[in-house]
Amino acid sequence: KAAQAALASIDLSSYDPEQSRLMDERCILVDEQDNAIGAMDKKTCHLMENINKGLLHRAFSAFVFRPSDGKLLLQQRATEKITFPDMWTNTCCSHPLDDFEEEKIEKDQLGVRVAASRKLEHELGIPQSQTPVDEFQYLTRIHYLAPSNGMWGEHEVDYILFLTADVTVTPNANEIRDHKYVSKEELQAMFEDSSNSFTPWFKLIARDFLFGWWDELHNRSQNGKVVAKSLA
Ligand code: DMA
Ligand code: MN
Repeated sequence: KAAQAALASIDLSSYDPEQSRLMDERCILVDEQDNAIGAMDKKTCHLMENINKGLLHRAFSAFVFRPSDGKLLLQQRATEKITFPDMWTNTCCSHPLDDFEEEKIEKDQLGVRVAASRKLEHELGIPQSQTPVDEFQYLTRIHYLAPSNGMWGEHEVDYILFLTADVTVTPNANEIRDHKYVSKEELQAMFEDSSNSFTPWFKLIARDFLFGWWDELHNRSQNGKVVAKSLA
């Protein structure tokens, strides 16, 4: 309790009102072994001053692939986003929330799967019926820390989830500026064009997991069957 009282806060009145409101969501605090140890509002969790004291929370990164051609759906974050605005990134990232009982369930990563389905609908307007929770392929968890702009940053245990599904996208403009499907080669070309900026976790996951997965996807798609490679 004493440690929590010492955490920094900030006034959000100069930011987008909807994004400021979402900063009241309650993230799940974890230790470095991903044991849940409490809950804290999203604003407190994303201030570098608190991150530098060790504050760590649970998150997910979802990657949606189109079955017909194996292309990955990317989004460009809205200018309104308080952290990492305007950057290109994977299909959808967010946090399982302490606010919802289901999103705290750890068995079979149910909590993050439910959160991924919820946020794919919130950010990209994808009906939840198109993202069944048991169809997400869980790859692994990564622990990473990355500063954003100014006083903001990320420090998370991030669950990586892949889903191959046909989805209908109706963008929420407060969340995303743009979206597009890219092949492995098209993404490589985007990375090489210095006029594009990318989130740090997307660059990391692309390098360590995504390109290998894509090779596998291509090979498997020859006989029409897509299966996960064990990467964890
Ligand atoms: C947070 O993503 C999660 C990761 C893996 C960086 P986000 O900032 O897009 O989440 P939200 O929009 O819910 O704050
Ligand atoms: Mn976060």
